[in-house]
Amino acid sequence: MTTLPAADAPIPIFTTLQDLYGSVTTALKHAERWDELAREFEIKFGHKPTYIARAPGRVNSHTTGEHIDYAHFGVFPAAIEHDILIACAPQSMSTTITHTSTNQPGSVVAENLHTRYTRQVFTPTRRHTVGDDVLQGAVRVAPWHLDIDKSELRWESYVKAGYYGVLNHFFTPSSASPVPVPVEILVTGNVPAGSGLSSSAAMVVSSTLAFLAINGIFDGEDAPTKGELVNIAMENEKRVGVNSGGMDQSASVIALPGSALYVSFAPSLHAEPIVLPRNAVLVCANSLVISNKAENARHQYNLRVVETLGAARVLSNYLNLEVDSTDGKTTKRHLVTLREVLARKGNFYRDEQDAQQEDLTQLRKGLEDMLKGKVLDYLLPRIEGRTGVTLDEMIYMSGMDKTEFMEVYLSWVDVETTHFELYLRAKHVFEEALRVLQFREVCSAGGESKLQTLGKLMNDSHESCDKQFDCSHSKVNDLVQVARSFSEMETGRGKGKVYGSRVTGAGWGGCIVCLVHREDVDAFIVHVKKRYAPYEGMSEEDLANWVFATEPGMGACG
Ligand code: NG1
Repeated sequence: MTTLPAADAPIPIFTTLQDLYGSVTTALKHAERWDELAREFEIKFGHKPTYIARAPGRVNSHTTGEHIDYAHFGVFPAAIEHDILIACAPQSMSTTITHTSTNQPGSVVAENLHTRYTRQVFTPTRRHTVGDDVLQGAVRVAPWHLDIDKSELRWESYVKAGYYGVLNHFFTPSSASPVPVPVEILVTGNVPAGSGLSSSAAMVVSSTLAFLAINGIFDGEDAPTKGELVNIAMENEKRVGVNSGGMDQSASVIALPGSALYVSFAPSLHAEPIVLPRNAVLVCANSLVISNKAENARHQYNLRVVETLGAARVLSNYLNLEVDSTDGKTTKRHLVTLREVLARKGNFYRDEQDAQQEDLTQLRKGLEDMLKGKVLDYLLPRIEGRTGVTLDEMIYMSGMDKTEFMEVYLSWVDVETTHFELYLRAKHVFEEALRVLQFREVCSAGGESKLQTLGKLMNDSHESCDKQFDCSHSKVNDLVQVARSFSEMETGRGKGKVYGSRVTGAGWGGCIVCLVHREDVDAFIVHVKKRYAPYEGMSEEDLANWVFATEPGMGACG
């Protein structure tokens, strides 16, 4: 993937926390965590860490952009203050003495400050896998391999996923240093897991950064730009079993303080900071329903990826679009996305090589036309009372034969369902993509007086996630209602100013994000803490972790 300017910047390296967090107050708030990490590292490994890599979680700053990144539509996230920190250093003699399997090239001793997560020791090996070998001159080289257990959620899997990309991108036989150094790492983090704030991307990005830093790749000519790091981190995340889009990695890497990012993926990765209205504050509240994205991927996240890809294939067949390539004899089928279908239908498709930024006016018109017309109806089954289609019906509608369809669409992913909801999923994606553009336009025009409009877009997004994309949860919906009920409360300055609330991230549990007027933030937080039933009886200290206001923060750094 080629990248355009905002993503072309180098990954920043800071030597003071004030530079990183942008203010002394925020720096002081986080200083104890950094100190504790460095202290504990020294206790565990007998020497100081060389680097600390940091990657933040993400909230979808508005409204929307939920479940459309993997359909290649632009999204609008921001980084949050909560982050993952990884302290690292080359392995010392003391580690070698206590762990016989260490000090081999690239071996890792990984510890976590959280006592629930135990010490892990692992070493990458080169292993031949069919179709995965890399051609180095005339020689086929086996790629680096690390065992990642996808059947259960293990903390070190995210560390390994980050390491994978570093190994396979930077340690080829022709690199200046063909073997990685043995490393010790200590991980800590305060991004709540399984809550739609992207703890997994923050883990994978910070792990990628830590291994780059410790191997000196940051300082060399090979140092990746922010955009390249996003691409590596996206590849890495798939190693854990989730076929995610690039929203979280982009936010975690490229975000800048004070702004949300408009990130688009077509024709190539592009990120543009957009300032949110000054009085618009985002408040996150956690439903306390943990959504285990990796373990449930086959009937939730990955199934949605397949449904949106299936819908795109069926539409491209119906519209007779040229989405595949042919050499005259054989046709190579591509995984066409809904964005590509829209652009080809509207005649504004550009491929990556054009490296042109997307034309938002064309895109908006394309989306409006698609939603006005009858094209989407083609995704419905011909059977009254059903909205989803069976696998055989989907294959028939795709115009492909069964073997080919199974190979292209289902050989790389495990999904479980009786019906594929092509119509509902595609409708959500197109509507949500349009909402992102509308949200962006209001913010770009200095949307101070338009907080109601922004809030409405957020509420509509939630309804669509719940009803059409089926990625909310009854408890999340309860929490959304509690948040919205603040607008009926008297605050002394009139009715409570909450403009919109919706699920954020993948959903099926996790957090909601609410748009609140700056002057009502404290009262709003008290309101939610008091009224969401599962918070009953909790200490103020715990509640502070579950309901908090967040200002857009800095992306990943060392
Ligand atoms: P969360 O739930 O924050 O991990 C996931 C995906 C995103 C995006 C959102 C839904 C990962 C790492 N991230 O976010 O790419 O698709 O769901 O909008 O899987």
